[in-house]
Amino acid sequence: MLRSRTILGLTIVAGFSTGALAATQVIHQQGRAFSEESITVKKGESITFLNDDTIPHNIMSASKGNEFNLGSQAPGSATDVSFKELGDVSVICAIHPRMKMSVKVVD
Ligand SMILES: [Cu+2]
Repeated sequence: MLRSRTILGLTIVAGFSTGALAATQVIHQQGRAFSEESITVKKGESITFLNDDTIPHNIMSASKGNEFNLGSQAPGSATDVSFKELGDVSVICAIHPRMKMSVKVVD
């Protein structure tokens, strides 16, 4: 109960932060898996990584120009990541090697 309410609150906050721009895409992490294998974003746009799993995850990328590392992300937390360089970005979880997805950054 408490957990689902927290997630709803975070979703609303993320919605406000995008203002008039296209809605931010949310990637879920339930069951140690990303909710999408690959998605496309425009350069400068962000993705919300929501940990709606029951365990921590550590989302990161080493792809040149779009490197990031969210560190340990507790269940129920959400973090926005924006992508600054064009190209294909490989996103992984540093804790669970089978968690992988790609982000295509376009003009
Ligand atoms: Cu993980």
